[in-house]
Amino acid sequence: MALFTRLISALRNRANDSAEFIEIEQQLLKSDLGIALSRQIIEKSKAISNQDVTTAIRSVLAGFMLTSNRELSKNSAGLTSYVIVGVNGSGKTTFSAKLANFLITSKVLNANIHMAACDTFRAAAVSQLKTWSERLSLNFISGADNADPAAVAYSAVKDVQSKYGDTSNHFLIVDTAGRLHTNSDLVAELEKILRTINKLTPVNEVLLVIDGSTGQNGLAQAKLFQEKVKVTGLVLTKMDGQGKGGIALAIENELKIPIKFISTGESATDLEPFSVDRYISRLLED
Ligand SMILES: Nc1nc2c(ncn2[C@@H]2O[C@H](COP(=O)(O)OP(=O)(O)OP(=O)(O)O)[C@@H](O)[C@H]2O)c(=O)[nH]1
Ligand SMILES: [Mg+2]
Repeated sequence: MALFTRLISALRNRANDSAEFIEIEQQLLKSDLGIALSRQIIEKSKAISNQDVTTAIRSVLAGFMLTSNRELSKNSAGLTSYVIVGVNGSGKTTFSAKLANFLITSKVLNANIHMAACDTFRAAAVSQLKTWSERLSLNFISGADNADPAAVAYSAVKDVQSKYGDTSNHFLIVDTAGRLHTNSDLVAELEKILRTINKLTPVNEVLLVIDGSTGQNGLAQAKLFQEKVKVTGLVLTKMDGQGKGGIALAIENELKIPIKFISTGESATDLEPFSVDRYISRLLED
């Protein structure tokens, strides 16, 4: 990505050329790091005294990320539920499918996945999730057109709990309609979905899906969203084919919520658990 190549070489050469540092800052800004963070990175980097500049920058960057656990939490005593939220078109439905695929193929043994179509506004949204569920052989649960999304979530949980005795290896992924934090009806509806599920089984994660290609805009939206709904993890989508790698650093530093996944394409396997080490290595690559 070569984002930090120039900074590393300026520091190695012990350049004290302020024009050079201003240009480097501009470059970081263009990479979606935001003004304050770009400046802080440069200031902290200038203070590096270590001979091994790359290692020192690596720890400067890591210092802006959280050290919290990025694994999904799970209900050991019964049905685990994950609710997927975010603005329109951010990639929620596609991520729901990717998450299901991730759980099936990851170390959770014999994971049974149930998909709840709680975006009941658009028939197309329901059929999109249905198609994914068929493709991945997942149990698909939906309600009538325009049904109350909380009612669909309720019957989904009830369905699974009544069909299976031990649900400790069962996961319910709840896809929701895109909404802006400014639409109070929709925010209230989301709160209702969460409350309803919580009465029957814990909501183990509320995952906020953010379109990473929208840069600082996506960050601003996520910030406002998070003030309304208690989000437990972030998912950055559309990170494929965009050279602006700084957004993950900026988002996590600002929201203080762990990024749990990065999505890099439209197919079910284009998902990776977020790793700070791997991410920073990519930022430092030539
Ligand atoms: N390139 C790329 N495209 C993606 C990625 N994730 C999702 N998409 C595409 O983005 C578009 C929107 O994705 P959806 O999953 O329908 O988004 P959504 O948030 O469910 O949208 P609404 O339900 O309308 O709010 C689709 O065309 C997806 O194929 C990604 O990581 N990379
Ligand atoms: Mg959708």
